[in-house]
Amino acid sequence: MLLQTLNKTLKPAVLLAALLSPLPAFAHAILVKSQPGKDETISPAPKQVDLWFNDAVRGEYKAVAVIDSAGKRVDNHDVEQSLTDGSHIYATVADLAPGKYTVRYRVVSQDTHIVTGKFEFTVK
Ligand SMILES: [Cu+2]
Repeated sequence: MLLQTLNKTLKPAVLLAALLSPLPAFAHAILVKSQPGKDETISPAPKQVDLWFNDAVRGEYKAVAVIDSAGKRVDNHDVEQSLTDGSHIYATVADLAPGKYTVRYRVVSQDTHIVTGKFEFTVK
């Protein structure tokens, strides 16, 4: 049905090009790596939290918050995006006592979708 409609409105060559065209150039961001890693137990305490996505993210509205087990925010509200790697954002943290921490993040993908997520790590 869709193809029939397209056939009526598009020249065959255009239709073929549309069907064969590669995936959209602007990707949806997915967190692929972090430091500390998800569910990792580390010692000594990290000085910053780094996140890497599968593709460069947009500069606006990026956020990283690190929260301790009592719900207190322990990052320094200084999220930055790497100048040389747009897929990499990071924020520094206060001196972290042993315990469990939650990292919450929000970025805007190249495809303009907002991507949020969280993971935990433990300082031993
Ligand atoms: Cu998307």
